[in-house]
Amino acid sequence: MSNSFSKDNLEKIFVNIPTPFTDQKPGTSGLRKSTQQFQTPHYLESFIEAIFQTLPGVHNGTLVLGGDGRYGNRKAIDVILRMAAAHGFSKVITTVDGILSTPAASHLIRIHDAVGGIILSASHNSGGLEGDFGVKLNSSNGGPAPESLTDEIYSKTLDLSKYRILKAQNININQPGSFNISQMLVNVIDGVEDYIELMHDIFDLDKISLLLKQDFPIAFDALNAVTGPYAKRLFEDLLGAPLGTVRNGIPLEDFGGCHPDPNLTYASQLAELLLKGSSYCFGAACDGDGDRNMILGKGCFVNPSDSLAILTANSHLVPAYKSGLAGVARSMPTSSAVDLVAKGLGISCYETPTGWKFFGNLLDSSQITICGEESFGTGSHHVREKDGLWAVLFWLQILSEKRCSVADLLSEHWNKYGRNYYSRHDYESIDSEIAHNIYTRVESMLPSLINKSLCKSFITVADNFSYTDPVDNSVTPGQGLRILLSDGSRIILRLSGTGTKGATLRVYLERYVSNTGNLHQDPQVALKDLIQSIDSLAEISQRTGMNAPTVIT
Ligand code: VG1
Ligand code: CO
Repeated sequence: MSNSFSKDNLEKIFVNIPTPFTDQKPGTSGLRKSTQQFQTPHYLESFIEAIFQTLPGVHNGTLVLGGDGRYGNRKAIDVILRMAAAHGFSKVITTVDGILSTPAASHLIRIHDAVGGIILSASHNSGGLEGDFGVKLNSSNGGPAPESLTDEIYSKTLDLSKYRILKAQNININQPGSFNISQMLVNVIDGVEDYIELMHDIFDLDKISLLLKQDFPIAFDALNAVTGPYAKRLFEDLLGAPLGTVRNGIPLEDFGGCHPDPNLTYASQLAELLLKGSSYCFGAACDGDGDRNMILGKGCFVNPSDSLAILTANSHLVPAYKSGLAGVARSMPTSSAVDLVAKGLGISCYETPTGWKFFGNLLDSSQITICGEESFGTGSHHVREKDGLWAVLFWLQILSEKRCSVADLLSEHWNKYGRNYYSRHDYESIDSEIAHNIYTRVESMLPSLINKSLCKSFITVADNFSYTDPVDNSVTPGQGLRILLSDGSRIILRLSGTGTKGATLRVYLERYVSNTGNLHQDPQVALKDLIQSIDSLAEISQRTGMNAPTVIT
């Protein structure tokens, strides 16, 4: 690898930051801002300096570094390598061209005993010059940094006056190999291999391969983002699916202008393919950084909350989970479908706030094996992140054992457990003040709602969700407004912590119908009364001027 650094450009320098940045507060999943904001002089450097001054074990430690390939990825890797060398890391593990999915990064942190990892991604947000960029920090367990650490990093950003960096430029990472920058070793690895090996350890890939070779055509959409190389290696090279199974499989800096968010709105090409009668039996897509998944069958869409419940109910069909699950967890807004399965299996089910970081302690202390969120995120104890391709393989493993259609599997599940009709309505990019007013107005109404009737039922709980971590007893208040009804229905209101334009209001709706009821309604119809009630209670359309949500899941 042709990297030669002269003594001159290896000099460690201190760069002054004229005034500290005050807008570097990490949200639900790292620091996420517009690409242009990240290009402001010293902006990225300042946040990385705060991380390196706060993360335990930096001196002589190992760091994992990569990203989803969006615009700014390569330049950020160059800056972070020079800053890592200036801060005394002994080793950085990065990947060819810096392409690294979030779950693969989590795995690398764990197998290399790294002190942490930096993933350059704004996940499902669009990329390119007009899009977003982001920095996610993961801790030594491989999971998103806990709030205590990100709070400390944020305070540090407020009084930074300089950062430490080496002058060396143009570091070449376009092939595997090793080189030194000053005293620090840089290992450039393939990035995909270790992840594929991990999947080998979890699944019976031969059985999935057999399914794919026997008249079971699948389509996978990488949305021009990070999972392309992983999916091609996995589905086409290893499992023998035909070439072309992986669509949009080359990571592009602007994701080809699309929004790398695997839902019915932003992955509409794939959705149409499956829902409008093509020959495909199964379809899936992942987001920008590869931690989310969307599952489709011929003519049907699997709601992520149902997906979590179905994976849990069928986990014995996967070699790695054959001997049973320690427990399961879901984020608070996720539907209670998985709770019913956990009850049936006699295992614990935990309810955490939104964001993967809250599953970390439960996974580390072996209280849960599988966990998930309504936002297309599912994962297990194999890493400390949600894992898109793992979820796709999990589905294919179940189908390879049961030899039925996705629609049949869904019906079978509802016939056993009943159906938790569920939908999330997102009102994106609304004026921040309007969004906050809607939220605080409903919050102030909550105490007066208890015992009031709503949708032929009455309100039993109306509060702002507060979470006490069962492992370290830390308390995280203010995690979303809950209105719970006596018939098990739920309405949740949250403000997004990942958007970058204005504010995004999320409304989550759930209604349970037992297995003797009507199990095959359109969710929007089944939830109609709840949808209308919350709109009139929260005055959403009236205050936003929007007559429909931007995205309905
Ligand atoms: C959203 C989802 C949340 C998820 C987070 C990060 O957060 O709702 O469930 O954990 O994105 O996902 P919010 O605050 O916008 O609702 V990802 O794929 O960015 O790592
Ligand atoms: Co993501």
